[in-house]
Amino acid sequence: MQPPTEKQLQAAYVLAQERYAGLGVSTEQALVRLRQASISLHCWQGDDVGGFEEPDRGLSGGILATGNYPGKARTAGELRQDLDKAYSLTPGRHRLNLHAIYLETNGQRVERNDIRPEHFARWLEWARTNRHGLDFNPTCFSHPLADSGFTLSHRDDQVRNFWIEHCIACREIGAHFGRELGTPCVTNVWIPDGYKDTPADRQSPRLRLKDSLDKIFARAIDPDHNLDALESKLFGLGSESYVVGSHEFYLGYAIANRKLLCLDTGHFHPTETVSDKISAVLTFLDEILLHISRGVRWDSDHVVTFSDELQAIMQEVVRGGFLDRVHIGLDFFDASINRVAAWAIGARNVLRALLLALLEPAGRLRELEEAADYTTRLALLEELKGLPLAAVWDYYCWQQSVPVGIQLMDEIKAYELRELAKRV
Ligand code: RNT
Ligand code: ZN
Repeated sequence: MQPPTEKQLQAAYVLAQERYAGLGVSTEQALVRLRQASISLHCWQGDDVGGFEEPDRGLSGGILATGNYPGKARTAGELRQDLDKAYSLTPGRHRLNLHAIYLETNGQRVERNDIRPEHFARWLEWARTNRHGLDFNPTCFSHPLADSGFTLSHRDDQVRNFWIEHCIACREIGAHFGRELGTPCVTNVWIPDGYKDTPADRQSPRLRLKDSLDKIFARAIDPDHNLDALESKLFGLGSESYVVGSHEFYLGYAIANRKLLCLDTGHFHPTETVSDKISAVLTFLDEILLHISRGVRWDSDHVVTFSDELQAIMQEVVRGGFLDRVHIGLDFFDASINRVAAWAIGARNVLRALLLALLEPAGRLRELEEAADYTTRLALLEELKGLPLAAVWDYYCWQQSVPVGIQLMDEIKAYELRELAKRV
């Protein structure tokens, strides 16, 4: 495949710029805004949610990575190396979203309620050196005390306290990251708690979860250092009939306690859309976290594609003026394809969808709506789909010194030969 020449990229951009200018849209302004956007890449795409606490322990919690593509990162060093590669293929400066099981303890066994910032010192140094903000997550799964399917809502106080302590430790680590890096860490609590079959009592676990959260958040932390988010879910493998931390539960908790709500695009009924929820929840909440994922028939966590829903989400974020109130994170884990490519493809799609949204003639669309001219609104929205987005996106990638278009795969194949092939 013949990559476009610099001359072609520039010529295409100039024509696209003129075309958008005709609609009153400045491509230069859109690119300035795009460059400022920082999305959070999830560490767990690189090793199928394994982590380094006990890498051979299977994944539990009702989530599943399928496939055995060679080259999975086996150590934190390899994971960072793969992440460096993924960032180098993605235009802009982006964050890293870490899970607690990605700690480094020099072979020492450290219980989850005993984890401390020092166990993430290398991640912090790496983040500082490479100017990545850090986000964090307690890991309330893949652990013997989560085998019952219950953690923060467990009926046994000893088990529940263990997970409360774990989440408290995680917030402190998050605050440490935020303080050290000068950008708040979003610490997101997701728990797998739920029942496979019809419960007799749906409320007691929820009351226990509320009590656990109250204890976890008892100490106020400077929001410049750490922001707490809560992630709801509809069902999981083995929790098909009931999930304690449902959408209504966390929406209520987040509003009552000024927390961030995390909306994962795989965690709703298939015809429900996160794009429609953003403006609704931001009527009552200051900020939210998005977990951009792609469910295929179920919450399958496929790599994010340039889907209608991804476009709609980014349109909502931009049209509502919510870019500063929405933290964008990725959440998928595909072990059946090159894992570094999975990151890069997903991240690039999110940014490309953001660019599409930034290139809308937002004012004109609103005017049409205000004037109740829904016919022209429809016609214009349809026209926009055919405008030369690719010319602007390619130019941006070139300008940011990342591969243009399918050139991405040259880099991936070379990395596979040079690095991943050694991991046997
Ligand atoms: C699970 C949630 C959660 C996890 C990560 C690994 O359904 O989406 O965000 O994917 O914590
Ligand atoms: Zn998620």
